[in-house]
Amino acid sequence: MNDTIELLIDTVADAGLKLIAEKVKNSERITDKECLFLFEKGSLPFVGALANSIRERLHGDTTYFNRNFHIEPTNVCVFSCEFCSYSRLYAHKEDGWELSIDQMLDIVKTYDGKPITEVHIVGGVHPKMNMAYFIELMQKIKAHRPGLHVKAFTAVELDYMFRKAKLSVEEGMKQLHEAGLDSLPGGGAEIFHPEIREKICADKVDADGWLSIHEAAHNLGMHSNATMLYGHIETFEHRVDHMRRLRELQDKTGGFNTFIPLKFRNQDNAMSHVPESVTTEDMRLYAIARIYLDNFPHLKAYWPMLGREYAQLSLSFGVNDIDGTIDDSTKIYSMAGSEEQTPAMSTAELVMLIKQAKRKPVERDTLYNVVKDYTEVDFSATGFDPSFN
Ligand code: V47
Ligand code: SF4
Repeated sequence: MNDTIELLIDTVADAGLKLIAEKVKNSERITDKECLFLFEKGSLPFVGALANSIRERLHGDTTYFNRNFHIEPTNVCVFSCEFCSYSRLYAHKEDGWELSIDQMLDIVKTYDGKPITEVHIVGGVHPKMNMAYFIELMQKIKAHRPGLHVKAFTAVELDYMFRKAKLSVEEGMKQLHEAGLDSLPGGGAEIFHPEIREKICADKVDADGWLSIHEAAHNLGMHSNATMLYGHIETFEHRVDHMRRLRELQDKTGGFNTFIPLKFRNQDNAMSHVPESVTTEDMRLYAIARIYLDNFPHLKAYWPMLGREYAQLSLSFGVNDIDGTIDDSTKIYSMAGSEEQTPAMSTAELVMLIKQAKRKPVERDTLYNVVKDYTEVDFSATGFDPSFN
């Protein structure tokens, strides 16, 4: 691994890039200015080689996935994010939905006997789905299947819930945690910088609010993820600012597991005129995030958004996790025009996808405990057809 970096150090002409490569070789942190410099001047092969060496140092050839399913309680939302293709103001509009607690529990029950480890629950911010509603949901899920890890609610949903219930962030988080909430997903972060946030999602929780909710969760011993919605109207400076705030909180709490860049998709939303980023830029972002976020253990490519082939490609640019089996109930991406209209992959498909990229497929739980190493499992012997596309 260090041979590759030595070669880079020897061959790169620019003194600034040489210094960054030296820092990566010595496992030193790069500065915000250096991160910006990478966005401006770092070629894809250069940042890719550095990120790949970091990924290798942290995780060897292991690529993680998990077996999960998603529930989206509603797409009714009081907010009006410009990039959102999914929310509806009222449920009675033809494509609006709202699920009752029993309907959500019925979804959980369809997985009885199946070896999934996580349920991911995220949706719109419905004015009537309040703290009491979600506490009851958590309690009922846990009563039915105590071992199922519940990863639920973006900081946007939580901020609204807590404010409506007139609870402090700390008290609200404690009540949900006691009811069965295990960890938080990373959504709602978008771009923290107010210059952009005011243009794309002015009315929902701001950066400080998002960060304080994750900090409160970390202080209770819960873990969480962090996302960044990129590739729209933000500049490189805004990306660096976003990642800096995350790196600072992670220095303080250590509670983040995974950073998940989310590529902006432009179908059927108020930002449809904004072109989507190109794949080389997507890969450069993954790589630069891997280099800059030295205190984040994991970097995830969310395959339903990126598509299977680009998710495979991202494994060469610092990514060590490709999320999970997911199942086809998630609509937030398909409605925005993502590659996968009904995202679901079987374990065999995920394993094959990772093996094709010459990595070791390891099933993890939400907290990255190893559930099963699939390196030696040969699905082709059981009749699995690898031409799953
Ligand atoms: O915050 C909405 C994004 C997020 C669009 O923690 C869009 O494991 C692209 O929280 N183009 C919610 N993205 C999703 C989320 C998530 C997803 C995967 C894994 C995890 C995790 C969390 O979806 C929103 C927003 O950033 N989003 N619209 C769009 N047009
Ligand atoms: Fe509502 Fe989330 Fe869509 Fe924003 S991104 S409008 S908060 S569902």
